[in-house]
This record gives sequence, structure tokens and C-alpha cells, in this order.
Amino acid sequence: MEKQWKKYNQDGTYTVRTCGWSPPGDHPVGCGMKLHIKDGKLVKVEGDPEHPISQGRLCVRCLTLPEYVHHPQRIIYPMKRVGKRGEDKWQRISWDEAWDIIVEKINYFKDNYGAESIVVFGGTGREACLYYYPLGFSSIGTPNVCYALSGWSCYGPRCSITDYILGAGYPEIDFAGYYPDRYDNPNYTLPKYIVLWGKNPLMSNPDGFYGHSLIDMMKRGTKIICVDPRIHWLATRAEHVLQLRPGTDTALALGILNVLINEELYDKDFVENWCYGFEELKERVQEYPPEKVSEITWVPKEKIIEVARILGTCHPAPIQWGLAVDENPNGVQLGHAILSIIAITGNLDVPGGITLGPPAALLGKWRMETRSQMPEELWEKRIGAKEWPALSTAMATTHPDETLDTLETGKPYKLRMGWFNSSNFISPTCSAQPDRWYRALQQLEFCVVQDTFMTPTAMAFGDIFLPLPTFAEHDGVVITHFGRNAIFLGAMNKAFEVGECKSDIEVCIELGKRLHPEHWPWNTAEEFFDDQLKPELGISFDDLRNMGVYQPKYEYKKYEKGLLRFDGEPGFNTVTGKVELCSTLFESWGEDPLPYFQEPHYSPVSTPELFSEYPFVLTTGARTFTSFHSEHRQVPTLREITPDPIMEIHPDSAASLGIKDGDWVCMENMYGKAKMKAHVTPTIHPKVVHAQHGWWFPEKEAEEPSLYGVWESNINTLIPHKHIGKLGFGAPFKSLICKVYKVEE
Ligand SMILES: Nc1nc2c(c(=O)[nH]1)N[C@H]1C(S)=C(S)[C@@H](COP(=O)(O)OP(=O)(O)OC[C@H]3O[C@@H](n4cnc5c(=O)[nH]c(N)nc54)[C@H](O)[C@@H]3O)O[C@H]1N2
Ligand SMILES: Nc1nc2c(c(=O)[nH]1)N[C@H]1C(S)=C(S)[C@@H](COP(=O)(O)OP(=O)(O)OC[C@H]3O[C@@H](n4cnc5c(=O)[nH]c(N)nc54)[C@H](O)[C@@H]3O)O[C@H]1N2
Ligand SMILES: [Mo]
Repeated sequence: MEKQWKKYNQDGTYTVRTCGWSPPGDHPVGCGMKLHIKDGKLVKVEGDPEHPISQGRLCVRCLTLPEYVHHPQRIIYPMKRVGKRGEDKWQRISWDEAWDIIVEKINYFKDNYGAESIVVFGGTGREACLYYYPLGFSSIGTPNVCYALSGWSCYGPRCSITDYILGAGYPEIDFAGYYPDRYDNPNYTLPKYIVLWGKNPLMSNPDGFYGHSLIDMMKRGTKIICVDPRIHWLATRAEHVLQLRPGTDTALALGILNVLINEELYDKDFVENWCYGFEELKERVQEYPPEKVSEITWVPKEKIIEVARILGTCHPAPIQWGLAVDENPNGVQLGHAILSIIAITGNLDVPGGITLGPPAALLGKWRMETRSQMPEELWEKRIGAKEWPALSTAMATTHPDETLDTLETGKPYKLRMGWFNSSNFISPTCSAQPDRWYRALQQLEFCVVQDTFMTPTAMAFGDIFLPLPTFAEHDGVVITHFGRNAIFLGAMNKAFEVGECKSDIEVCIELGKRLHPEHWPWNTAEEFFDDQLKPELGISFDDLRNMGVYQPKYEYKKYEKGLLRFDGEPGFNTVTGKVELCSTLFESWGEDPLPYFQEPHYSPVSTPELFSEYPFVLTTGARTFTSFHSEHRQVPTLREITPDPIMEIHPDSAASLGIKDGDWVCMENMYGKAKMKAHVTPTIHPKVVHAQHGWWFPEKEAEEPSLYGVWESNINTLIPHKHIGKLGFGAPFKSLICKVYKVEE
């Protein structure tokens, strides 16, 4: 059969239709594109208008992919270090030699210290996320797979809260993503309002939601409400902006619940039939009248009431929650409160409301099962599992903060080998206090890094470097929300090859065959994908390639139809079978069963003396188009658009400090400091500053101590370790304090 996804042109060039994931970062998870190949090189990338979700639209990171793929500094062969750690001395080796060294080392550590002495580090939701767990559990055989971000502050909290409170897969606003005809589908209802709560999807396109869908819906009449300390582009077009003090979101959510409940603006049928603990919640929200909430949050009382009334009277009006929920030690309570608003206003699992995934992840079986390939006594050694039962029940990883403590103290045992699968975490990304991680990681005796470019992390710790293909150079299956609420599946098609790169699944298979052949029956990635797709969906990988995109069917009101519980009964997959406005699980973990507000650990209210020395509230890491965390800093066009790290400050505050737009400034607090260029803008609250994350400088000196200038603009050095919530989740990446002063360039 002729390949639908690969077309040859008369001049010998060809075009491949594909859905992108990373590397490099393409977090939108599956944007459709056409890759044009000439003489074995990628020459142009275009959006694919036939893709039902992205419909031809692409961001600048994909459009500049040719610059990334064929970059002269890219590493496309396996390498071993020949100098000391931190020296830029490497030697090209064959894959056979790389495997020999790695297998010998892993066996040595396992035989002498136990498999738990090895830790696999993984980063955010890229394709790698599907594979770094099996790489650890199944190929290597260690229980220690670590997502190093303090408080597991990305997605982990949101997914876990959903599991605890609703017993369902990740909630997403209904943007008609399941329908080939999208918004015109007769089953669909357009939301009257959408609340963007600490999320900026035009920049971030996170995890299976596509920012431009908001524009589509706004064009059809949907209105926007933003809860954000910054007025971003969408906020300038919003009906309401609640410009709150960073980190006080839970008070705001409880204030909104107070108005909804006291003014009886909630869906009484839904509350009566499907919610547990309403009376307790009603009592709790009496502690949060709008006046008090206004004082805490800086949001005018009238605005809180007005927005609550909109949510109580306009249907559907879903809330899209963002990273501001996760990056907050009070975020579990915030998530609980936001889900409670969504539930009692009747927005759960209805057209144009919030979609919910079924309890079992699509294509998730194999991934989950790899953990049970490990003996129970080894699994019990997982770092932080006993100390943090709530987190470790929901996440199969180590506890991130506990992992740093283990590295620093050698307790309960010494870690000896590291594998950096998709994390460059000293270049302020997946780490609070990266300077501490940097010192602690020195003691690892042997490290493997998989990446596309040399990074500060690889330069500091890598002993073996394994080169990765970009998404244009390997096959894969793209799946939104990691199958927990999959809007579609896409085929990622290998279009060409550069050097000798191997993808995450290829590395899992090849290493697995050497160390645990009993777990790895597949010889190729394609064989593996066939085995995942056929039993669940009845299609082969080749079928998926030719379809381009597979859209599963969606059922609304699954709780009425017995589609949310494993036993097939109606209701939710929770202990009480209902939406737990009052959580039975929290109680069992020693946490308050109801949402409550807790002041940020450092703030004008909780640390007034420190605040007089560090008089700004600091929020960090709002996304930009031109980078994916620490990726893309070496792509010329992207660096031309965003040459320098940027912090945002209000004109009044800037004037009082003698700072002009474009001046270099330093942000400093009790933990560290970082230098950035000031962008003076009225879009930020006068008492708040915002700083970008993920900055390093590939053009600067590679060797230690510089490590590509990684310590110069490293905002995470200001963010403390282990300032997390009671259940182990959430860290203050978006709510700290600092001072700002002018410095020389
Ligand atoms: N201050 C502050 N810090 C933050 C945040 C913030 O808002 N503020 N946000 C946090 C969040 S939400 C997250 S998720 C973390 C992200 O943190 P990380 O995921 O650690 O991000 P990166 O540092 O870009 O590291 C990813 C590395 O993996 C490589 N890579 C990319 N794709 C793949 C792949 O598919 N396979 C493999 N093997 N490697 C790949 C990249 O080239 C890159 O070098 O950062 C966090 N850090
Ligand atoms: N281009 C690009 N896209 C990305 C990424 C990337 O690095 N680059 N990273 C990906 C990853 S891993 C993630 S997790 C997502 C995150 O994507 P989002 O969830 O959209 O998160 P952010 O962009 O960090 O922040 C969103 C908004 O929260 C606001 N905010 C800051 N502090 C607070 C607060 O205390 N409360 C409230 N309510 N709002 C606050 C910020 O001003 C910002 O406008 O993006 C993904 N997409
Ligand atoms: Mo993230």
C-alpha cells in the first residue's frame, strides 16, 4: 500500500506528515506538520492543515526545527569522557562500546550495592515521560526513578488531586478535540466563559490543550476570565482579570466557593446526587468571606463576587487550571477548591465543560506493569515512599526533595550511579536550589546522559553521552495527557536520520535486552508500538501512520453510565463513589479533609521582617514561545527573538529603584541571586516581579566553573528546597520574595 504519510516529489525531494513531540521540546503534544526533506536534510517545516486539532498552526520552535536538527554543535554520536568531570574532553565511541561500558558499570553497582544505588532522572512531559519509568524499572531494574522538581510541582499535584477527589483521569476543558468536525459537532456546546487559572495556553500549549483553540472559541463568542498576577496577551482581551498576589490562589478559590454556596448559585441536583461532604465544605467556606479574601489576595471584593456569580449562572463555564496550582505548597488545597467549584457548578463531564478521562489510561497498561517486574523488597526501597505515602501512592517515582537529602546524607543508602534521561536540571529547570543539587550530584561515581546537545548538566556529570534523535528522526506514538484523558493519538514518523542517534524506546529496548531480556521481547520500536496499539485499539502502527491521527470516542456524564469505575457501577471512582468535596483520603494521611488557605512560607504576611529587606513578591517561569525550559538556547532565530533572560517589573517600582527598560538587574534573596535584563511593564503588579527560568548560554565557556554560564541567571538558586505541602506536593516556584537592584552588564 502506498504510504499516506510520505510523498515523493518529482525533483527527488520528499515530504513526511508527522505529529511532533520532543526532543526538541514540542510540548503541544502532537501538532501536525509536514517535513520537507532534500538530500537527506530537513529544509522546511510547515503546519499540516489536515490535522484536526492544530489545523496547520505551528509555533516558532517547530518552524525553526531545521536550525536545531542541523546545528553544528549538536551531538550525533555516542561519546565517552576522557578528561576529568567538568572538562570539555570527550571521545567518539561506537554504540557497542557505550553499551559495554554501561552494562559493566550497572552490573558492578547492582552486585556490590544493590540496584537501588542507581537513580534515573527524568524531566517533563515529553515523549521521554513514557519511557524513563520503564528505563529505570524494567531495563535497569532500579526502583529509583526521580522527577527532581521540588514537591513534584508539575502535573503531579493536579493529576493526584484529581485521582483523590474524582478518581478520574486528567480534567481538560472541552474544546471539541474529540470531534473531527470540532465545534460544529451537534454533541458540542460552546463554553460561555472559560477561566484561565494560572495558565497561559497561548504560550504553553500544555499537555494536550492547544492555545489557539481559545482563539477559535473566543471568535465564536466564549468570554475569558484570567486569574493571574500578570496581564498577558489573552488577559488584555479578557472580560475579567483577577490580578492576585502570587500564591494566595487558594483563598481566592475559597472566596468564590463562599459566594456560590451562600448565594445558592450551585447545581443542587449534582450536589445532592454526586457530591460527598457538601455541608462540611459549606461550613469551611464561611471562614472565607469576600472581604477577608480580598485583603489576602489583593483582588477587589466586588470582582470576586462578580466572577463567582458568573460561574454560578453561566453554563458551561469550565476552569482551566495551570502550573500555578502545582507550583504552590498550598496547591493540593487549591486544586481541591477548583475541582469543587467545577463540580458544584455542574461543569463536570458535560459538553463544553470539563472532560474527564476514564480510570485506566489509554495505552497505559504496559507502562504500569513494568513497575511490577521488580521484586517487592526492591520496590520498598524507593526513596521517600514511606515518608510521603500520599505522593508515593499516586506517583511511581521517588520523592524529589527526599532524593536530594539522600544524595547529601547517604541515608538511607548511598546513591552511586545517575542516568539523566530528559533532565538538564542544574540549568534552572527541574530543581530548587540547583547549586545544592550540583554539589550533591558530584558524589555519583558514574553518570549517563541522553540528550541532543551538550548541556551544563552533561558537562558537569556525564561520563557517557548517548545522542538522541529529534522527533523528526524517529518513530513514536504521540498521546495527549499521557493517556489519562487522551484527546487523540498521533503517529510520529521518522523522516530522515542524522548521525547515530537512538530514541528513548530504542535505548530502553537495547539496554533491556542486555540486562533483562525477559522483559523486552520486541526487536524494534515498530514491533513494540504494534503490540501496544493492536490489543486496545485494533490498529497497527502502520495504520496509525496512514490515519495520521486517531480520535477516540468521548462519552459525557460517564458517572451516570458506570464508565468511571472499575466495577462498572455509576458514580466516581473514589472511596465514597462521589466527588469528595470533603476528602476521605486526606484524612487518612493526616491532612485536613477540606481545602484551607495557607500563607506562602515567605511573604509580606508570614515573614514581614524579611519582606522589608526583600520587598518584592517573586514569581518565575511563565512560558515564552522561544524556548522549552532550558532547550533551544542555541537556535539562532529563537535567540534573535529572545537574546537575554528577562525579568518583568512595574514602571513605578522600576522608577523608585532607578531602573530603566533594558537595564541589567540582579534579583536576590536569602538563598541566591540571578542577573537578568529588566522589562519595565505595567502588565505586572507593582509589588510583584516575574523572572524567566531555564537560562544558560551555549555560547559561553563550557568547562567548570562556568558550565556555559549556568550560574549567572539561575533563578532557581532563589528557590528553597523542601518548602512543600503536607502531602509532599507543591513548592514555592511562583511565590517567593526578593530584592532587585541595578548591576553592570
Ligand atoms: N523557576 C522555575 N523553574 C521551573 C519551572 C517554573 O515555572 N519556574 N517549571 C518547572 C516545570 S513545570 C518543569 S516540567 C521543569 C522541566 O524541567 P526539565 O524537563 O528538566 O527541562 P530541561 O532542563 O529542558 O531538560 C530537558 C532536557 O531533556 C532533553 N530532552 C528533551 N526531550 C527529550 C526526550 O524526549 N527524551 C530525552 N531523553 N531527552 C529529552 C532536552 O534536550 C533537555 O536538555 O522545569 C521546572 N522549573
Ligand atoms: N513554550 C513553552 N511551552 C511550554 C513549556 C515551556 O517551557 N515553553 N513548558 C511546558 C510545561 S512543563 C508546563 S508545566 C506548562 C506550564 O504552562 P502554564 O500552566 O501555562 O504555566 P506558566 O506559563 O508557568 O504560567 C501560567 C501563568 O501563571 C501566572 N502565575 C504566576 N504566578 C501565579 C500565581 O501565584 N497564581 C496564579 N493564579 N497565576 C500565576 C503567570 O503569570 C502565567 O501567566 O507549559 C508547557 N509548555
Ligand atoms: Mo511542567
